[in-house]
Amino acid sequence: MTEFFNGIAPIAYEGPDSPNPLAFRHYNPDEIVMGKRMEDHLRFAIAYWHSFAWEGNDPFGGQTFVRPWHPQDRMATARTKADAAFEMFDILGQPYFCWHDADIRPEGDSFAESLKNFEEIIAYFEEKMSIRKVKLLWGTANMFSHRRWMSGASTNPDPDVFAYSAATVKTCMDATMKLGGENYVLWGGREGYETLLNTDMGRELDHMGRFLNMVVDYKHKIGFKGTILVEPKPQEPSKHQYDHDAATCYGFLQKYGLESEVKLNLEQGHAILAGHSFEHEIATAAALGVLGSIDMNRNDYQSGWDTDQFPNNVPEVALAYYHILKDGGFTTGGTNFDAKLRRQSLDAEDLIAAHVGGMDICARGLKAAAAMIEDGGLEDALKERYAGWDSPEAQAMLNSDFDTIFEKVNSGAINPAPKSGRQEMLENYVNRFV
Ligand code: XUL
Ligand code: CO
Repeated sequence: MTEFFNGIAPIAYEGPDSPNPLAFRHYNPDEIVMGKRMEDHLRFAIAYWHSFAWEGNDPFGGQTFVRPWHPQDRMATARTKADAAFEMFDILGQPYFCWHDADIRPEGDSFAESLKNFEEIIAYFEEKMSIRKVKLLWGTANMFSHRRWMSGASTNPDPDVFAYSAATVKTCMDATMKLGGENYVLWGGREGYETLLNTDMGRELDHMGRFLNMVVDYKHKIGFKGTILVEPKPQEPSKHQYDHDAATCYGFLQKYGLESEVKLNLEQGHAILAGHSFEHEIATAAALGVLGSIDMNRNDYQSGWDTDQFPNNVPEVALAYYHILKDGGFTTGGTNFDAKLRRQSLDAEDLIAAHVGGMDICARGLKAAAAMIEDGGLEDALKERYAGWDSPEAQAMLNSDFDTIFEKVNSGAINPAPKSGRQEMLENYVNRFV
């Protein structure tokens, strides 16, 4: 037991009427939803960076949290941090966690020293994981915080930074594989620009495409069986990021021949920053065959920042899981809480309650989504709306040409009759389930 969590007991499922703030009301791992355990549908992960590495700073103020693992610039406290992290995993009982290299180890004075620190902590994790059920959903490299990445990682104008990035990702992929990670994520916070005045965009995109091909080559070389995931985000910290949204990422993957090798990790807050809804991003990735995993959180709808709040909007979460279930559900992916406390939420109980609430909201969303799928109302409405396309004539038209179609329309045989899109009725339908 660490002094931080101070004996907080493992969280139990107590049902919807429980007044206990530290109990699950909806997340019941063993409950069967559409023939599968809830835990196996949702595949929750905890993000090391928000829960353990972030110190409560914002653009206007510094650290607000005081933790037993501060300061984080030494190996002893990195171990204390790991002790607390794994204790929280025991308390919450979620099946996965995720990290960046920089979250878990102190930066060294050289690449080799940083790597030594990293490998020591990875070995410490391995020990802790050997006596627990918690697994690694994904690992990733933080190539955006240290000043060396200020002008990009693989897109940096300096080839030395491209080299440093390649060596860094290699070590993070090795560690992910060592821990049995099920995916490897690349989020390019500095892969973009501050101004086009100093940016050769075509060259940078080519370098990023070459880099991602090297990631895929290395995956095959070492026999990593997990999925490579790219995480779209339109801006912040850079003014513009090349992995803008799901559709942009798909175009990029296609251009560099990677659309069958790489999938997407979609985040609610990033969807909102891109001017989309979360379900839009999920449905886009599903339609393009690249839906991989999700980072679950919620953006503030007024501030325009990536506020990474815990989710608390059931209708929104339900529509996200509806599209995930329609796509067949997660395979290697899962629901990673890329969410952090508000900086005034100082206590261990706040951190636990935030995750309990987030897990409950997702469970409610999943159950609502499953109920809509089982009822079939939305699917029936779609079938009816597109029924015209079931006819042999409509299918034949797709294989004909403009002149043939023109003849038919011009002969008077075709006369479109507009039909209602039934939007309000469908919105009312969804409201019956959420
Ligand atoms: C940043 C973000 C990252 C990625 C991993 O907005 O979402 O934490 O999830 O690098
Ligand atoms: Co994220």
